Amino acid sequence: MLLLRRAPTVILVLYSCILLCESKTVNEVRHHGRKFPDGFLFGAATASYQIEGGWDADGKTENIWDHMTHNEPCSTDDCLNGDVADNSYNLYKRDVEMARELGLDFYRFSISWARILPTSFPDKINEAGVQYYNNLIDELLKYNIEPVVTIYHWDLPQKLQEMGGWTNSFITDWFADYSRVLFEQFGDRVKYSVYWITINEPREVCYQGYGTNTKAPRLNITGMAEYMCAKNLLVAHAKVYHIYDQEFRATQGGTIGITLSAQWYEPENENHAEAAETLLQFEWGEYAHPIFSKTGDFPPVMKEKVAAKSAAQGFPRSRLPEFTAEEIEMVRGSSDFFGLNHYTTYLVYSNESLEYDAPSYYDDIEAKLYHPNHWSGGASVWLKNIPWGFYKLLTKIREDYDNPPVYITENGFSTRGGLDDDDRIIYYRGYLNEMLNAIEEGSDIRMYTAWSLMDNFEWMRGYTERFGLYEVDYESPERTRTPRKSAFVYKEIVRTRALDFNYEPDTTVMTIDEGH
Ligand code: PNW
Repeated sequence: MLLLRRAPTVILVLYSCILLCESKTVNEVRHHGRKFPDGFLFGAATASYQIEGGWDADGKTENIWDHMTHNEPCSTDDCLNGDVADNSYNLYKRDVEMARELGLDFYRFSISWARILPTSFPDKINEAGVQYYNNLIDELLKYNIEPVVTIYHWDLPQKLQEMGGWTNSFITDWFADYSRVLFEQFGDRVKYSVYWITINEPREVCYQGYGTNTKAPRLNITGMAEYMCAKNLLVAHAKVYHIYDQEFRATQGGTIGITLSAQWYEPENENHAEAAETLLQFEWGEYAHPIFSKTGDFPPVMKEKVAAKSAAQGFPRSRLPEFTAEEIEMVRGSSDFFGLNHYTTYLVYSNESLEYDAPSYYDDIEAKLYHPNHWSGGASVWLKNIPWGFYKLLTKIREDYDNPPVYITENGFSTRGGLDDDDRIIYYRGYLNEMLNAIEEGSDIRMYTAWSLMDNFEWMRGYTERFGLYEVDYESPERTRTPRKSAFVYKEIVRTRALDFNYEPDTTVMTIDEGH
């Protein structure tokens, strides 16, 4: 009996031995297809303003990106905007068809607040907007592709911005009211659990939008506005988490969490280890620590540094707002998963000289970051291809936050266009390989999302930088979508659930495989 029960194990051991003996080295096994864990999910992502177009269609009102690009057209590099973008408002069926071609398990998209709530508030629900997302979700479900829905991917209604946007603490209620409408309208799809992401990349919302001028609404009030934004955003997120948890989870059975953008910050040498850690705590610890640490609240180093600087500068209180004890508890643990958008790595050195205007975010940090000249990368200046940084980041998340379930909700590479995108393929393979290294060492990573399904409006870069697995032809009224070589490679990874560095795709024809 015992022997019988052990038989499968014995056979497995013998079989793996045969495999290893035949292929000789583990490295070779890897290069013939390194396997992803059972149940691991693959998807691709987009965001509403970047693809939908239909900026004023069927009752949608203005958001901060409409406002900025209409009032200052050349705030973007090519003086273009998202008025039409990929026209997914009309072409969503083609988008789902592409997801089927790739064999994706899920599609991550975001909902436009001003399309659902034209007044910004739930006094009026725009049926046409609801219909659009219902159509998209139903089309996905028809082909067993799970929706991963981002509630907020940067397109705040302009009216709310005029009332201070994320610096107004009333936004915690505005965001909660909007989110509740989405749970009521879209959370009920039977059989499938919807994955909800409350907010995409708080760091970009707050630092880029409020601390600097690199994203709408371009407030550029550094050392102040980004911290106010951070506090309100975290409380808003937590409110929505608890609403879902208490009012919807039991009947809808989905999961809900937040997506943080986190890059890796490597010290230039060991003398700068503390500076790199401090910078990391400001850059994404600011959002991760309140939610994922045991103690909650902003990272201690951040609280200390901003308080000390503020006092020295003559402020009556720290420029970093305090959470109440109740808020700390509400935010702590308010995410079912660690949603992670990761793209690149920087080197860091400590820098205490007075070269920054104070107060400012970087003056508070007292460190600087840069890319060495020899690091190669994509079309975006900030995007260098450093796969080992991904591994170090995933390891730190596992170690610092007690190995939370991690959903990779974005990772990808930019070019200037063209179908032969070998650099993108190298990037994806390198990053997936390092992700597998982290999984092997125990990281609980459950899904991977390529940014992006297709080219789209790349914020201040307009259409000059392309992140798509599919190329989009912006000259054609049909916004024709064509698979790049990387689409064929990603499709094979998804099909085989393995990473094979030697695979060369036949790019002549893209098909939909059986079952999709
Ligand atoms: C993401 N970084 O942002 C956004 O979620 C997408 O909307 C965007 O199109 C995509 O990246 C490409 O830019 C990023 O610090 C946030 O390196 C942070 C970084 C990169 C991208």
